[in-house]
Amino acid sequence: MRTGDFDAAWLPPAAFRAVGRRRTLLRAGDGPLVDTVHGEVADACGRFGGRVVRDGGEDAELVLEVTGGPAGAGLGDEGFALARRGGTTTVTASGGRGLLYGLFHVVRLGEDAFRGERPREEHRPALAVRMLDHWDNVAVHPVMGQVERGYAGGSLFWADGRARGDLGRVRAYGRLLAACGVNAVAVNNVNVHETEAHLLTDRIGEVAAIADALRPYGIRTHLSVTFAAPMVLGSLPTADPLDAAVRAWWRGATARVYEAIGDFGGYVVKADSEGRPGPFAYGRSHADGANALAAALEPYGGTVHWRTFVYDHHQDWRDRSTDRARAAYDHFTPLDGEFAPNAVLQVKHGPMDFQVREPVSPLIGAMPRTRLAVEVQATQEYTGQQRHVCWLGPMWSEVLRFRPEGGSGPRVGELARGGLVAVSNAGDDPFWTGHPLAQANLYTFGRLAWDPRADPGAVLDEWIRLTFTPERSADPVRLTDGLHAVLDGSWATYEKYTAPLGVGFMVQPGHHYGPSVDGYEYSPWGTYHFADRDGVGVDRSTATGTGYAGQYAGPWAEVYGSVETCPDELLLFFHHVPYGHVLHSGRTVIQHIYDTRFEGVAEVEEARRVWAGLADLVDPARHARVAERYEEQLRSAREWRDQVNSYFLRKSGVPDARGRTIH
Ligand code: GCW
Repeated sequence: MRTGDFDAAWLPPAAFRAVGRRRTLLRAGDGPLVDTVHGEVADACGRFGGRVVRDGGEDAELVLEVTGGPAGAGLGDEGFALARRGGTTTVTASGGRGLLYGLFHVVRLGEDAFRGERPREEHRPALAVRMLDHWDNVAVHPVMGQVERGYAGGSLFWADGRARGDLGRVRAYGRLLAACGVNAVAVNNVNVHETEAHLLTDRIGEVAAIADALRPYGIRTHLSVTFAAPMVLGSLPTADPLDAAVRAWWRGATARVYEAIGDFGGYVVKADSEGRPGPFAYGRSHADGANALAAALEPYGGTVHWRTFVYDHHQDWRDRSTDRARAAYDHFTPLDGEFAPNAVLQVKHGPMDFQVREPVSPLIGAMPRTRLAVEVQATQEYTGQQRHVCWLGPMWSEVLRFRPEGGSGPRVGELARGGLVAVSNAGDDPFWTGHPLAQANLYTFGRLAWDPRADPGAVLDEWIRLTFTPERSADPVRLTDGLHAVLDGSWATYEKYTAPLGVGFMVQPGHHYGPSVDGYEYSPWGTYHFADRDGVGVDRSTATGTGYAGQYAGPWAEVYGSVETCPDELLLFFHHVPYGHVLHSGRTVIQHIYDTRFEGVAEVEEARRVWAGLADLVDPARHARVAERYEEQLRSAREWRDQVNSYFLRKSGVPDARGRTIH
């Protein structure tokens, strides 16, 4: 399933078979998005023998219509309605965007869209902003390479120090993103280095070219900017957000951005975080900082996404009172109500940093007068770096369904009024995501951002149907079951062989791949597990620990704060316990560590076996790439098992109850 130089991912030509066989009537007027819809249908018809006409035409089987009338009312500019009556399937929208999403919905349904009768159903995205942040550098960074934490080759946008001349692949990316509902992309790293700072001013033309390539698929372009821009680019002596000249500088620069890109989405800012400049240097608050940029964007309807990943990365490991997990809440909750309406606080889903298991950040739900966006990480920095299969759908779904106030309070998916954001896992690799099965993460992200209540398993089904078109395969059941077998539980498997019970990290410092149990134990980054001969874990209780558990609302402060009620999978995140502590599962902590490491490796062996058995049903290039990655995953999983188990055997002196080999 390859088109040109890159994989077709979830839009192989065969996915358009049902649409491409029909007589379609496009009754939608003109406009770039409508032209995109027409192009998609015309291509499909060219391939499968159908026909598409614009206006006129009597006996269409598929009608795609834009209407300003009552039928379109209430759908918003991205929603659509679908109905089927008397042999005609009709998609109705109030504009081109909704029509495009409606068309992709029909593609997902395949032949089902053309069977029987269907009462009118309306579809609207739950979240207005469904965004991917690219941590792409224009210039190759000496340590981070071109894409920071990127595991899929170089950048899709930038090559040889500038925007790619041929943006065909960027357009193809936009198409894939639209098909899963993404509508915003930030095109450069939140760590804005010197070259990249200039994208805001003298190099905005390159950003405009990318925006032109993404626009036909309804995607708005955003830019990461440095808070020090007025100094770095404007030669001002200060970047103080309350300084009149600084504010005027942002206004002028922003006006020029909008001259180049009329529908520009806005800025993304990482300030006072891991060494980036920010308002603290001037004794100003993060609200002062965000609002200065928001004021410049406001006349054009733009938004500033201001990240809350603010913590002390020069921590003294001897100081047990400082807890990195507390930082975002401590910094930001006092500012609730002070942010401009077009300033969105972008909060990482967990309090630390995209670990395999974290509780939901207590900041979410704690700022009722502020628009929050939730940030997840599709790029698998701490979850196997796209060399391991780790489908994150269940993790993200758990986060989105979590109710910070407990009971029947709102879910995270409802509280994320500023949108859902993922750090993208795509690059210029032929398979987009390095590991072909990591495409499932990108797809699932888009679909969950559209509907945070969606069942991730059903989303995975969709992805499998589109990507592998099993109905066209020699053995649809074996193919579908096999794909589910290797993906469904892959996050749980990854968790089993890496850092146990929510304690996090234990990775090699710097690149974060592979085990190093004490890799961050005495580091300034605030990422500790405190294992000694008696026990392990971080006491974050209010009674005896850092007090982090007390940041939670509703029942959670109590649930997490007590060893008795804390869920097993988060026990070592919240508590320091003896190795003999008995989990709810009935196993001791130490035996859990041993058992799950062995289970995790066995599960990878089994997944590798299942994948090998699909060789006759999967495109050879894709099959070979995954098979090769399984060899590395298995090698790495064994390394994790042996290092973690040996470490804890040596610390605790407690033998494995089942007498397996621990080195
Ligand atoms: O997890 C850390 C990563 C950094 C990243 C940072 C962030 C872009 O290791 O590479 O920087 O998070 O989210 O800002």
